Amino acid sequence: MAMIVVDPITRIEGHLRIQAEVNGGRITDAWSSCTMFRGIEKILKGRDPRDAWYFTQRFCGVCTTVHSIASIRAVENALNVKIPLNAELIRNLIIGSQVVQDHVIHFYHLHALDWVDVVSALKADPSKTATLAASISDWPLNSPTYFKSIQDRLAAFVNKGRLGPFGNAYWGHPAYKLPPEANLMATAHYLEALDWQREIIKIHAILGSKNPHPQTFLVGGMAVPIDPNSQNALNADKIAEIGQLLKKTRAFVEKVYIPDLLAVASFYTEWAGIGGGVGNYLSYGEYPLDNSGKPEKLWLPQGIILNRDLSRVYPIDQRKITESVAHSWYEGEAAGVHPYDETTEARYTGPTPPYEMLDTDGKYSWVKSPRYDGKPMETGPLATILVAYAAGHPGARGAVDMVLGKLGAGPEALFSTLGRTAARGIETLLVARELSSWLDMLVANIAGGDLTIHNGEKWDPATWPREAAGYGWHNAPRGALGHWIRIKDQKIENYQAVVPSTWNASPRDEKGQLGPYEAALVGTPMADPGRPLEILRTIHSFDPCLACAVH
Ligand code: NFC
Repeated sequence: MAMIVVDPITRIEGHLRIQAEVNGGRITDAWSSCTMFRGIEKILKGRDPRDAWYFTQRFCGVCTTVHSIASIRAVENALNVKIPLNAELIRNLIIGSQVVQDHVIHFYHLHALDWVDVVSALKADPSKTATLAASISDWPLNSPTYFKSIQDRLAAFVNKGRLGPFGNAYWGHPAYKLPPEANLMATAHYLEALDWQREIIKIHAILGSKNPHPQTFLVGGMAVPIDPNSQNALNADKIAEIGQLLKKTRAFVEKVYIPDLLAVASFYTEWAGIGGGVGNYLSYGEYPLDNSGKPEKLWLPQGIILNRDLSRVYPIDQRKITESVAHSWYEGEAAGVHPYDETTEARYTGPTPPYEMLDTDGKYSWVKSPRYDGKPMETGPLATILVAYAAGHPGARGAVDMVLGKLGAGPEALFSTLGRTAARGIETLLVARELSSWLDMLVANIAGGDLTIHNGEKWDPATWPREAAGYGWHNAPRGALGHWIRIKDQKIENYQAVVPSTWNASPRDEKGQLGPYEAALVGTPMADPGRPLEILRTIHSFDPCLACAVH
């Protein structure tokens, strides 16, 4: 038996430590720990609820819009505020473009190098690489000259002994299986995706004033004036520019990301049987198609799947959500309480750094353990796509069947590391294709004479009840994000966030049930425990964000 520690896990956001027990070449137990405290929930107490989104946006530097939207929805829910349709559609455009940008960055810059051996790309024949690329996509950049120029750039790095962003990896590891040409193709697109993501997120600059941390959210609507005759407002020119950016967004996803994902996945089909995890899935659904606030009006449906049973989608009852602190460094009831009543009182009881091992029988993480009706739940693109697929969403059905068909696999392959990575691509494809429909709806609504962007009715705190409580949900890139707020005498009395990476990175709960990362690692074969590439593959497939998780 050997105990492996990976600390820190890199190519993620925040501080994640994985401890894994290996027996006979397989992981037999695992522990997920975050080694960093945040505490922004405490900073919020006593503040004006209308300001909460500014603070919560700073939970994270990656998914910067998502805590704004969840916070604003929570306050709107507590105060019973209905927002104008224009604001709803602009929010869809902002959060949808965030999801697409975030997932492409994840695939190329955070996850691809678990499957793609960059150094092997030096051995590739650029002409054969172009032939390979042409066989999967008609993306115009893919030429022998282009791939040769990328290979030369890479060789210049390697010859100077400076791998830069490609340093400190497990190059040459026996678990890498792509031929050099596929490695060169993916490396070229890694670099291309850097330029693409910077370009398409200009949508946030137009609708949100900047990125990261867009500035135009507002309880009751958006601070985006609509005026066809003003340069300082959303006008026809800006709408046309967004339309162009959405075309670029979709083209790269359809012609680069998805073909690359399918090509890489076809070499690693055994990963459709590894990394399954807890088998329960939670999705809050997303993209309201009107401003009624009704879950059935969400373009992507919300719900729960239990025990991998795709024949049934359960509705979500938010009263069943609790956060256990049995193995987390907080005071409070081990079994956890509902977020309305929860506290964030830190009490570190771990070993004094530097330490070799954590006390995994006791408390061992700054992440709490969210549970639904006492059960650990996985959330994220896999949950989103499984819920949509099981609910009969036509786009999800078509895209899932297409991907499974290309990989020659059945739906059971989705419950895996490969399934998680494929589902992220499917979610990206669906959203990238749908974004322009929300722009069209916005244009039609404006053309019909509706320029309203904010509902000022409840803006004045004097109009609020003395006490109110509400919650706001958003299906963020990493999954189900919820904020819960209690308001008393116009101030925040309590504020709690239950975040996607909190669900996924959670340690064990008071019943000893493993969190999703932990459960997904158990059973994983390890080719070389001294170079634990396989741990990175499964953990990265969740796209961890520990800053979010602890907040
Ligand atoms: Ni940070 Fe997150 C927030 C998480 O909800 N987890 O998807 C988003 O960060 O990346």
